[in-house]
Formats: sequence, C-alpha cells, structure tokens
Amino acid sequence: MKRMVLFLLIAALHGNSQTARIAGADSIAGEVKKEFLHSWNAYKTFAWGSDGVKPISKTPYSWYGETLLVTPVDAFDTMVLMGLKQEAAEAQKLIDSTLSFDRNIRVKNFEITIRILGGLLSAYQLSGDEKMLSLAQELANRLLPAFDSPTGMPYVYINLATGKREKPLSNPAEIGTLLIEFGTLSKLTGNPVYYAKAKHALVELFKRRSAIGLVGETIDVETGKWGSTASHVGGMIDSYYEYLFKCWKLFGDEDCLAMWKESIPAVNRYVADTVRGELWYGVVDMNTGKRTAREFGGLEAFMPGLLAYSGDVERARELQQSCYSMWTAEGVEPEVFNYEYKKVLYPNYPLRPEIIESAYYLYRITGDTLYQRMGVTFFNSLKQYCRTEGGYAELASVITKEKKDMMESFFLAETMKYLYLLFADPAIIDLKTTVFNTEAHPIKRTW
Ligand code: DMJ
Repeated sequence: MKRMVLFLLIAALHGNSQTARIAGADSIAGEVKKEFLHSWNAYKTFAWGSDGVKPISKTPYSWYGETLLVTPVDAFDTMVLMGLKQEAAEAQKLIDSTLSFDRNIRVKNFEITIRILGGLLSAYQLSGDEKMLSLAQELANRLLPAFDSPTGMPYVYINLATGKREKPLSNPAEIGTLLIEFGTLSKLTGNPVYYAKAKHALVELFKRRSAIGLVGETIDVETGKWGSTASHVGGMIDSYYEYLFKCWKLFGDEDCLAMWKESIPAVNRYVADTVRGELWYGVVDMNTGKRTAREFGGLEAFMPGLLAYSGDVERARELQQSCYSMWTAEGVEPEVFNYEYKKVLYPNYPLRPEIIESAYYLYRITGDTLYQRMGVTFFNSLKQYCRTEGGYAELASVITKEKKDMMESFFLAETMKYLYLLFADPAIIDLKTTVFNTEAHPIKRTW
C-alpha cells in the first residue's frame, strides 16, 4: 500500500513521462491526428472564417451572426500539440489578420472566456505571437463590465461594443469558471484588475454556499439569492469545482485551496451516491442534502479526472468505471442517464470530451493502461457513429444513432486533444507546470 502511494506521488510529481503505453499507442495517436485533420479540413473547405462548420449540410455557422473565429481559436493549440505546423500557421494568420472584438453583439461571458480568451492565451504561450496577447487583452477589457453587479458576480451576457449587461440569473459554472483565464491575463500583462474581478466573483459565490457546504444550480448576481437549490456536479455547476482546485495548482492561490478543501468533502458526503456497489454523483438539495434524483451524464463525466488530479485516485477509478458503463450501455454516452434504472433520460451526445478527459488524467496519474484501452473504445465509437464527410456530427440519439447537423468547437479543442494526448508521448504535457482550462487550453505557469 505504502509503495503504491509512493509510486503515485512520484508519478504525479514527475508528470509520469516513463508511463507504460499500450501496444500501438503511437499509431492510435496518428489515427486521432488524421481524424482531427479530417474535421479541420471540413471547416477549411465549407466554413473558413466563420465560427464553425455544420458537418451534414456542410455549411458554416456563427453563434452571434458575426464571426468570432471560435473554431480556429479553440483548435489552434490542439494543432500545435499535434505538430500540425502548416495548419497552425494558417489558423494563426486568419486570427491575426481578421479577428476583432469591436462588435455590437451580446455574448455569453462564460463561453467566450473559456473558448476564446483561454484559447488566445494558450495560443500566445505556445506561439509567442504578441498579437494573440493583445487580442486577449482587448477581449477581456470588453468583458470586464459584466462583473459590475451589486455582488461582483458577473451577468450572463455582455455586449462587446456597449458593455450593456443582461441576465442576472446565472449559475456557479458561469460565475466560477473565469479565474484561470482572467488570472493568467493578469500574470502575463502585469495588470491585476482581471485577477481581482474574477477572484472576487468566485469568493462571493463560495460565501453563499449552504450550511452543509453545497452550492445550488442558479443564483441571482444582483440579489445574491439562490434560484434552484439543486446541487450536483453537472452542467451549471461542474467547472466551479474544477477551478477551485485548478486555480490553486496554477496560481498557488491559498484561498482557492481552502475553498476546494471545504467544498469537496460536502460533495463527497451528499452528492456522491453508491447504487448496487457502483459510485455515481447524483442530485441533492443544497440545504438539506436530501437526494432528489439519481441522474448523471456526459458533463458529470469530468469528475473522475478532477478527483484523480486532486489526489483521490480511489474514488476517481470507481467513478470512471461507472462512466464507462454509461458509455457502453448504448455504445456512446447519453447526455443524461438515470443510474438507478440504467435508463437514458436525454439521448443526445454533443461530441463531449469529459469522459476522455477523465481517462487522460487517470492514465497520466496512475500509469494504468486500462484508461488507454477505454480510450480505444471511445475513439472507435466516435468513428463508427459520428464521422461524416463534413467532419464529426453530434448524435441526436445514442439509441437510434441519428445524427445532428452540428460540430461544436470543443470537439477540436477538447475531445480530439485529450484523445490524442491519451495515446501520444506523455512528455508532450508536463502536468507539473501546465494546467488545462475547462476548454482544454493548456496554460503554462511561467510566472
Ligand atoms: C466545454 O465547453 C467545456 O468543457 C465546459 O466546461 C463544459 N461544456 C463543454 C464540453 O462538454
């Protein structure tokens, strides 16, 4: 037991570059790269210059009618990590020469922060291109008014040109998943305002946890009052917990560590749920801890990775096994699953990365090739059910395997990146010095 603990400690400290790999790992990594290229080329051919490509109709889409180059910004660092120099150079040229934020559009602060601000910051660190940093700063300056609420927690929407704020009813994920990006910008520019605003929002949210230490699903940033008191680790809450731990890792911020240490025992005590010997994380009321639903899904599947990363390898392994059973039940994981009755509740699969991200952390931290083998299953399912001529398509139903005409940018930013990193030489990423934001943008602690 002691030897195992020592091994895990050493593996974690040294980024595990001597980790065992399954036979053929390099060629699987090469296959993943080929599939990434297939999707990127679809974007290039059918949607160049827009936010993304719809794979079935082979048409472009842009979230707000005007392009913010979401796919090229989100995918850039994946290309760098995969060694796709020519593609990375093309994307960089497009971003440098056409991306601009002086636009009269109302954007979602959270999505733009994790995808574009995070993407630009990692792009800057990987390429040294100063334009990426100045774009990041310009964007953050336009997002900053979102934090001007009575509590300091940001509004959901912000107009990039006018600074007009909208929608005070927000949630922990959208309030608490900003510090890696805004904090990194402060570290890289020397201007402390970004760190201060995002940290203040995180602390204000944490202060409003219940007496038993949980947060709810929706909160009003003007009154500070909770709307929905449902507590879980899924969408609307998930990455709040992720950033409490990661901001400690990245910035050495002791307050974040203290908030994490106070939050995770409550989550493990009330939200975790063992059914027929399987570990899951369901839904409870944040005030009473009373269980209200036995639901889990694609978004919650980030949790094994976070547990492993923060040192709880035992729970992480157990939960990843449950996630794997959710994936294999229909051949692809559904968005929401009732784990008590093993029933699909929301059958869609929007090409989410979380289960693969967890396999990656578990593999890197334990060195167990079981997680690479899981990765082979995920990759085969993706190729079998989601591949189209125009890139990869979401599934409208994991039961019928009917496709949907959409490929979110996180497929190239996260799903393909974690899949590639799961099989490629582990030395590509040093987990000692690099922290991934929630959109899988690697941020290096250079300060
Ligand atoms: C991504 O944008 C991020 O991972 C976010 O934290 C959750 N949703 C998607 C991927 O599923």
